[in-house]
This record gives sequence, C-alpha cells and structure tokens, in this order.
Amino acid sequence: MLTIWGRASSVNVQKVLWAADELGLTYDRIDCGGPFGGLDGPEYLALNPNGVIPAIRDSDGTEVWESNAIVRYLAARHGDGTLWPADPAQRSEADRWMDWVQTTLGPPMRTLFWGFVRNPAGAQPAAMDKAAAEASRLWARLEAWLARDGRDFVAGDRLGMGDIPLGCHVQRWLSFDQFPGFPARPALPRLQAWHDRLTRRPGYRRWVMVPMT
Ligand SMILES: N[C@@H](CCC(=O)N[C@@H](CS)C(=O)NCC(=O)O)C(=O)O
Repeated sequence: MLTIWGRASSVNVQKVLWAADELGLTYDRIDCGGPFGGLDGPEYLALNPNGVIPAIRDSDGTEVWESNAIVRYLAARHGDGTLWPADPAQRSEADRWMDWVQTTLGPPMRTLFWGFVRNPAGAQPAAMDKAAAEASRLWARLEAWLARDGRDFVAGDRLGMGDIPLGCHVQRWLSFDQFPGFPARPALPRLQAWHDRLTRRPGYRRWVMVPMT
C-alpha cells in the first residue's frame, strides 16, 4: 500500500493527500514534522535527505519526495485520463503553474501564513504588507489565465494535477481575511468560481478546507 509521511496541517502534504483521494488510492499516513517531529532521524533522512515533509513510498517500493514531484508521480502512475494530462501541450500548462507555485507564489504565501498563523509574534508589518501586495498581484495573474479562454480549471475544462498545488494555496489566500490587518483582497471572480468548483471535490473538503494551524 502507498504510505504518505507528513502532518495534515502542511500545505505540501495536503497536495499529496488531496491528489491521492482524487485518484481513489488507499494509503497509510504517518504523522511527522511540526509537533510530531521525526524528520531528523536516519530512517526518515534515508527516505528524504532534505528532512522535510511530504515523502511517499509506493506499494512497489518507489520512494518520492518534493510535494509537486509526488503529485506528478501519482498522477502519471494512476491518473491517466483524470489528473494526468496526456497531451504534452496541455501538460505543460499544468506543469508551468505547478512550478510557479514553488518558485513565485510560494514565498509571499509563506510569509503571510507564518505571520498570521504560525508565528504572529514574529511577524514584521512591512514584510506582511509587501507579501500581501505581491500575492494579490500574483493571484490576479491566475485570474487572467482562467479568463483567457473561459477555462474551468488550470489546464482545461476538468480538474488536473495543475489544480492541486494552486488549489491548496488558494484556500489559504481566501481565508486570510479572518485576520485583522489583512488588506482588502481584490475581487477576482474567475478565481472565486474556480475555488467554488474545487470545494465540490470530497478530497479537497477533507484535506484542504481545514482550519489553518
Ligand atoms: N519544496 C518542498 C518543501 C517541503 C517543506 O518545506 N515542508 C515543510 C512543511 S510545509 C516541512 O517539512 N517543515 C518542517 C516540519 O514540518 O517540521 C516540498 O514541496 O515538498
């Protein structure tokens, strides 16, 4: 059976859990990281030398770390016709937005998450304002992409792997206004409608639409 390592409060673990549910996989999840610890022992470091979550071991012994690489692996292996876009051009659309999450959107979202949720005492107002302005600009970029040809999902008219990392982050983005000091978010109707579509997925509700901790 597939085994997934990582606490469920991690956005990177949520990607993997939601993808696994979309693919109808059965799995064991091992809580580790954060208050559970367990990332610096030799056994875990042999699985993921970076000492971070998530990591997986598939039923045939295949081990994968790096959250988006895991989502790609699971989609390629089990998601033919569902999460995995068979057409290379369409797959490149999913890929580019997955990479964009790691390289571009992730840093300001991380600043906001840590400042509001994990360590408000350490939040620096100027850095929080800058991150909120940057994230607003970036989410507007996805809004424009979704509007371009009226697509329902990131890489076409049905849910695919490209929706998974962004979908985990948008849940947080749309939840930040519960925190005093979060500036008014620009109205992004396409983004909102896409999020509404995600909220109809049982795996999204189970793993992603959870209180931020
Ligand atoms: N680029 C990595 C980042 C992994 C990462 O930073 N994971 C965080 C949780 S989101 C972690 O392991 N933090 C240490 C901990 O939880 O103890 C990925 O996407 O898998």
